[in-house]
Amino acid sequence: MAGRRDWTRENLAAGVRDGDRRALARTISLVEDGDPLAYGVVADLYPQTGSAYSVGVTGPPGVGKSSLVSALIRHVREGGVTVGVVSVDPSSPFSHGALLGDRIRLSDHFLDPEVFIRSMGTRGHLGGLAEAALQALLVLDAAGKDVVFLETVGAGQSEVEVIGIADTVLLVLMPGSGDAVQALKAGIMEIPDVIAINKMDHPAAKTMMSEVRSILSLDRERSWRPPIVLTDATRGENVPELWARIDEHRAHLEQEGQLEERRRKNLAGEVFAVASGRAKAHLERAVAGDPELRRLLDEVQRRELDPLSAVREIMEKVFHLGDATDGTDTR
Ligand SMILES: Nc1nc2c(ncn2[C@@H]2O[C@H](COP(=O)(O)OP(=O)(O)O)[C@@H](O)[C@H]2O)c(=O)[nH]1
Ligand SMILES: [Mg+2]
Repeated sequence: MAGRRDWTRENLAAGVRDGDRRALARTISLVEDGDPLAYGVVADLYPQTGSAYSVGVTGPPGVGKSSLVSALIRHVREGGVTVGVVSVDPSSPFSHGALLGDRIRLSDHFLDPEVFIRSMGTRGHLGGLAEAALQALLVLDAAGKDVVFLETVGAGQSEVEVIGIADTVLLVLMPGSGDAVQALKAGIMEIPDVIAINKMDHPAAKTMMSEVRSILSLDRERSWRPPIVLTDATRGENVPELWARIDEHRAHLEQEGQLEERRRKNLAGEVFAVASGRAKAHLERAVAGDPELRRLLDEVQRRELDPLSAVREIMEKVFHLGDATDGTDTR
């Protein structure tokens, strides 16, 4: 077994750089487990990242995200493009069950040495799924994958932190995804870069397409108008067209100099999201473990201490932040 080998920070990083599948698999497992070794490996690899193009694939469960990713892989592999996939959908066919006879035949991809697929969502994820997905993406990037797909299930806001790192966001819908369309309309869901309406042989597919188109037409400000493509993932229909739209979005970002800007924003957002997540966890632990801090909350409840004075004391005690940083405008 590969696991017998003694992995170190050095040989893992070197193995990933060489595209060694066992090193890649091991590193991503360590990332998933929140193992400190993984942080070191990713830190070493980080300077070699930035050449993969990342495509976030999101949408409600069951619309065909995994099937579309699989079909897109088949399509781009014809052009020799190497691929990594991080799927953070526990119900995805990328999980093991699907290997046994799913008609998507993902096993084709599993045998392809230039395609690396990892499904997340079943393990512990000490640092959170978003953190693990980001790290895995960086590892696949450093391993030299040309394109990395990041599949995440979602129809509203919860997936944003995972998908927020993608260069191009593809939203997958199908006839019946009314809630997601409403979320788009209400502005709860961010406007994606490309939209696929999958299961196109469904009689309501074209109606949904015009509905989505009319929602998007309300927003004329954008330099990029998100294209909508009708697809059939299981038959591969319009999959080359879908990839062409993704490619056009990439070209658009590159021509306008927006790709670097977008990545800068995405990475900053990611850093702040992870940092604030940790700060929150730290705060909760500190308050739970400190009778004095809990007493403050009791005092607030008894109306002996006002809420913002309690906040000030907590910030001082937990983060050593004094008055100047309490967010109050003192001008
Ligand atoms: N008829 C039809 N079924 C599809 C299509 N794409 C996916 N499916 C099926 O829809 C189900 C859910 O697909 P899956 O890719 O797992 O969706 P996900 O949850 O969004 O990843 C599976 O049974 C697929 O075989 C399509 O274009 N047409
Ligand atoms: Mg899936």
